[in-house]
Amino acid sequence: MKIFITLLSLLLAVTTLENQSFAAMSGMDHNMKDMKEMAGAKNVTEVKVKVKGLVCAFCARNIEKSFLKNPAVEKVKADLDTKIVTIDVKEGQQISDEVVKEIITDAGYNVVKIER
Ligand SMILES: [Cu+2]
Repeated sequence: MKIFITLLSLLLAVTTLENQSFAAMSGMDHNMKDMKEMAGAKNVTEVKVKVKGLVCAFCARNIEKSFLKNPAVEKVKADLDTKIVTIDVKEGQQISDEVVKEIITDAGYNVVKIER
C-alpha cells in the first residue's frame, strides 16, 4: 500500500511538471501552427470542446491521454484556464461529436459545448 501511494504521488508530480512545460511552450506552439497554416502545409481539422470538471493538471492530462487513444487524433491540448480541449484531427479523418462526448464522459467529465 505504501508503495502504491509513493508511486501515485510520483506520477502526480510528473504529470504536473509535464503540464507546466506544456503551458510554457503553448505560445511557441501556436506560432508554429500559424506558420504551418501560412505555408499551407497540412489541413488538420480543429475541434474545440468546452469541458465541465476540468479543474487541475491531472484532469487535463487524463483527458489528453483519453483522446490520444483515438487513432484519428493528431494532437490534443487541454487548457486549464479556459477549460477548453483543442483536438487536432488527422488529415482525411474525422471525430464526431458523439465520439468526443463519449471520450469526455468516459474520462469522467462533461461536455459543455463543441465548436468546429
Ligand atoms: Cu483534476
